[in-house]
Amino acid sequence: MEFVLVGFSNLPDLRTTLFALFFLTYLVTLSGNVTIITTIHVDRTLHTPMYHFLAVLSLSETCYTLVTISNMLAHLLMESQAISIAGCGAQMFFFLGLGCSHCFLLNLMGYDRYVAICHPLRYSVIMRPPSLPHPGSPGFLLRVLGGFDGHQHDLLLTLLPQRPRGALLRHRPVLRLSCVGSAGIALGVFFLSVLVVLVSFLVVLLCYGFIVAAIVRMPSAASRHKAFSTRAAHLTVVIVPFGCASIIYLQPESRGNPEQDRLVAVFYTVVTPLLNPVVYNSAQPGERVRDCPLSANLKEHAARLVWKAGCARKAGNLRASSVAPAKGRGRCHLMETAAAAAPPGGIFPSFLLLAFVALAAAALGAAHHLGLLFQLMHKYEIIRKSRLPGRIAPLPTCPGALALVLDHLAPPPPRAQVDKTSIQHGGENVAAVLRAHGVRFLFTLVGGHISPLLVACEKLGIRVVDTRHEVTAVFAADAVARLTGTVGVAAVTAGPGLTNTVTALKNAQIAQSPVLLLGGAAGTLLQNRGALQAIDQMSLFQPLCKFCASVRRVRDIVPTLRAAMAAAQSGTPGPVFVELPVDVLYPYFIVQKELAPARPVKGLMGRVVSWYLENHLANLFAGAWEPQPEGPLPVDIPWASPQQVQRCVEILSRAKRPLIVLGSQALLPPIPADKLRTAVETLGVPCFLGGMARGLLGRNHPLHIRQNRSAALQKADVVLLAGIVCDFRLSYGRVLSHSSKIIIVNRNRKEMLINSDIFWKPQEAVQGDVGSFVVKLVEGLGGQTWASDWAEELRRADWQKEQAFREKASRPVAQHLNPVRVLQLVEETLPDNSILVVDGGDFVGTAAHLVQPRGPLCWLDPGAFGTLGVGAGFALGAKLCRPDAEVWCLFGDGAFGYSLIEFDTFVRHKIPVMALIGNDAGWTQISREQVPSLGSNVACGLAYTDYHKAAMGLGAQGLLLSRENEDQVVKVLRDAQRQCRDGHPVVLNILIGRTDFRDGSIAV
Ligand SMILES: Cc1ncc(C[n+]2csc(CCOP(=O)(O)OP(=O)(O)O)c2C)c(N)n1
Ligand SMILES: [Mg+2]
Repeated sequence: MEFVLVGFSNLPDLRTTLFALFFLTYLVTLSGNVTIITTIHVDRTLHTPMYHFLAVLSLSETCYTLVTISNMLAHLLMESQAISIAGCGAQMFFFLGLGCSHCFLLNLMGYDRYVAICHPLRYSVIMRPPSLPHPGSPGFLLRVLGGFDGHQHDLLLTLLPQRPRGALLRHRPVLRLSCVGSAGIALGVFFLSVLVVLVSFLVVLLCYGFIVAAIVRMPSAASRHKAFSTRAAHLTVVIVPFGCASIIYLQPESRGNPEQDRLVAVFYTVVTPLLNPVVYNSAQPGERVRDCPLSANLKEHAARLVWKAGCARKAGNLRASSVAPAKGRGRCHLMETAAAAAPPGGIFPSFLLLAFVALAAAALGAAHHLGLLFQLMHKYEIIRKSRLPGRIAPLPTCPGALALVLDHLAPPPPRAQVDKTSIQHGGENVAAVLRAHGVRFLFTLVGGHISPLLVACEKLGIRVVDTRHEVTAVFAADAVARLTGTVGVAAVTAGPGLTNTVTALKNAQIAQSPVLLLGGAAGTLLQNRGALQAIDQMSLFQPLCKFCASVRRVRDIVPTLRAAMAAAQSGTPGPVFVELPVDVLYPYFIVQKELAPARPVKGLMGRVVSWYLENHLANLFAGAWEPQPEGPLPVDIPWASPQQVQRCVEILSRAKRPLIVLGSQALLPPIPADKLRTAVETLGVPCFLGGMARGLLGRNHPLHIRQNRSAALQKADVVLLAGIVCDFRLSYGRVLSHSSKIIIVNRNRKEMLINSDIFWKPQEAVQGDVGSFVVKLVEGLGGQTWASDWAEELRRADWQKEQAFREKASRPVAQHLNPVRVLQLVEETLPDNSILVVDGGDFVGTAAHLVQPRGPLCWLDPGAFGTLGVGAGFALGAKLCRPDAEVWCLFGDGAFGYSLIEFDTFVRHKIPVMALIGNDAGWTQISREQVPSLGSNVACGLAYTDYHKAAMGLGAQGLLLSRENEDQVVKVLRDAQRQCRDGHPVVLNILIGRTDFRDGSIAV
């Protein structure tokens, strides 16, 4: 599994500029910090506590920037924004695990300055110079990264971390993505952040408050001015990182503005590390040292180092590192190394410290898991809300701060508490989000785990349609997503309900269809304890979905669903999964009854367990019914850059025989199908249409070329592959000519370049939304037209192929009806207001050549996954979205087996759709190749089953077409249509014979 850093992926044009900018900043930061460390290392006069802290800070910055900025720079350069779990874990370690120690270090520096200014005479006693190794020496580095020798300063210094900043990998998204149990950790992190960031900041401010007071009391104006300017520089170094950290770690997630967050994260990651070097290299850093800035010291020491090397050579057996400049400038004397001078350090205290930190973290985590922190969280929310615009927002003065503390202690307003009397349930929260996102249908197969959300959806007017198999529910949601351009939603029960959806979900993933799957789950406390239908569902769905989350508290339902909805539609659309454990969906009193001990508790252990359960319950329902924003979050769509569009305009404008192949992605929102159609017509370039783009130009459009695609692609000099990729459908790219210029546009970069440089090479590869790219391309070409002979040549080839079809249609077959003839009559009868659904092998493969969808978004096929069994679900979704359209579903007899039982669903829900079964008593597409190549028809045979009668048994209408009524095909089709218009689902069982129409087509 990998995580994907959102980072700057939606600003492709700015990447190079940002890279240059950040790289330069990084170089300045690095050299600045190295300057500081080196200067402090070589200059003994700087071996004071303050400079030790500063050196440690610089080293920490160096390590931090090495980890974060280098990662960010690499991701700016790379196409893939993926980061491995290990990489992610390492990053998060730097951000969170050691964050607090940086705050402690800034506290120490503040305290050091406070002692130096306010108690100068006692400075040397209070701030006893630490016996640390020289900054920059290996011993120093070791100290910094973990060891200490027991002295107070050293101990605090060893807390030094790589400073944890947001970079572009933030802890919240990672926690969200980690799915399991993230809520507990998240609150733990939040609480820790309050403790560390806020408390440390207050301590620093307090120190500087005293310093300012002391400076004001200074008698000389010149020294006041000097002291003020120095402190102001120090304060900047402190305030800026703390300010950013507060925004990043303390801001509640629901309020987060992604753009603003990114800005803060970038500032925190790139700019704040620059502060130390800039401020300390340019300003006078302290009272106890000379007046020149560190950079001047460095120049001087560089000269001395050269000279020292000479000394060392002369010293012979003495190491160069044992030579250090003496206090008196221009002189050099020998001294013992700092490492040798340092008192021996012990490893035991390190373990103690580690154990203490681990214990504290465990205690915090447990406290949160038990719900002990939720009240604090609510109180913080209340205080934060009271500071929103419109209410008084004074900076906490001393009485103000006191009031704030008192407010903490006062009982919170009723809404923030767990409302034990409420009969509301989490299912209502689910329904509210779905309604706010315009969801009109929810497909399901019921189960106790998900009942509350179904009932709540029904109450809010969302039509709940229950199918006979979970896979149908997800196929139906997929069809809704494709036809409406929104998210299709299905909800199924825990365990087997979910496993039954896997095929449909994978199909949606491969077809890039935004589907939201809601799944029940065992109660949060019963997972991994052998509960009914309980399995590890998250592991099952993570490879299938763009976004997977397990909701652990009622109040998390709304934000999780909003994030899931946005993720489904962003970038390359696809399915998302949200797991809703049973106890986040049912009302408090029911969950409480389940959790409450059956008998009164006795003994210590009983009481502990009961206390644990009470707290768990409280945490589950805390803030459950507080109002939250429910509407859609912004969707992130990649756009082609104007420069890329311009380059493509130029390529196309020089073309003599241009050709377009439009695929499913072209029909994705935001460009409506009609606008795309107008754009393609204006462009006037002949096109092939595939997937969801079928039907874009309507029936018999002069620009729509339907046959001989491979030959046409070979002849074209410029080919625009718009929303279609070089997979098996384009022979992995082999079908493209090496002499053609290929422009490819796709939202998904990896798919766009699939098999490139092996079988084909793009002239322009444009990552972005396809529909809007085509519209911009047309605008750029400004009405350019092409000689009509190229389109005519292609149309002539089309006509010849269709002539061959007509001949095949007229040939008699050994038994039953000729499928080619039947499908030609279907083509003639199909009404304009129709949607075609296809599910099967050879019969529907033949139909794809002969039957034309009547308009855009009037064709549904499974897509590249080639899944049998999509028919009923697709028909269900299609008819619900477009109740006025006639849904004609073309099935192979094998494929129809998956859908038959759903005629019960169509009957119960009064959903009149028409099924036309090409019944050839076999899995013909497979047997067509299996028999000649392997010599057996094993497992490929079926019977001429009376599917129409089976459907009648389910309450649908059934009709039969066979040799008996061969001359009545159109009449029977019209009868079926009429019955459908009367509100009945119809199954038309068409007995067909074999033809050679599909010979040579692929079966595997
Ligand atoms: C779920 C699934 N199972 C198996 C296949 C393999 N497969 C592809 S086409 C086909 C035959 C389809 O038979 P039928 O629906 O009767 O259509 P026909 O080829 O006979 O016209 C099979 C089994 C598949 N694509 N999907
Ligand atoms: Mg068949």
